[in-house]
Amino acid sequence: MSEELIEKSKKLAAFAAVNENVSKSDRIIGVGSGSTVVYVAERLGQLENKEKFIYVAFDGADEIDTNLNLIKGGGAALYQEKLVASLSRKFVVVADFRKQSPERLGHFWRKGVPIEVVPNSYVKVLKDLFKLGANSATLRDAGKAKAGPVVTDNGNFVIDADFGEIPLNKVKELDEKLIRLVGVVETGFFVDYAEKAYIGNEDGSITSL
Ligand code: ABF
Repeated sequence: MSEELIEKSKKLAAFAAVNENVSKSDRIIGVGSGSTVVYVAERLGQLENKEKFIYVAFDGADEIDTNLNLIKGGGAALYQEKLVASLSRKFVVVADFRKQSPERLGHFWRKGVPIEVVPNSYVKVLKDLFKLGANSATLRDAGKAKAGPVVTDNGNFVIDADFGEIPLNKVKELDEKLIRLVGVVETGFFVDYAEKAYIGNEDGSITSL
């Protein structure tokens, strides 16, 4: 799979999402993080909107199921991204073809769902996650250069918990169980947030959900 093709499909999705969801009278636009929304910013820069208020937010995703449930947080910014999503009147997802799950979440994003936790609770939360049926749950490591766990913008840790493939109608239920665990700040499941998703395909077409 060539990098060029992946970049092309990201740009395709991002430009289509902006073209179809931002009008000249729309004002502030929320933007999440990741490499795909870079193209959203590029397209927005070409528009001439002057006054600003939050109307529509654009963000990438790690996996999208056919019900528009998302897994996000690969970059550990899940809390901020959910905040932006919850503040916007319309939340639009842009992604390349690798992110679309044929049906269920967990189909290919094998790292599991990212969960932001208060640092002193992580051992407890890890145990809780196994009790809830996780196949694996690991504290995200910052890598060799930084030594130690990833620390979010809020000073918290991130656990990646794999629950295998999750049926469409079970994502919300699982998310509600996770968010109730003491120590959990936010989860990377985005349920009932995305209004639309634009996925750039390998053949140059766009799938919109
Ligand atoms: C953010 O960036 C994250 O929620 C998600 O993990 C990632 C997607 O990045 P990309 O667009 O680079 O694939 O949206």
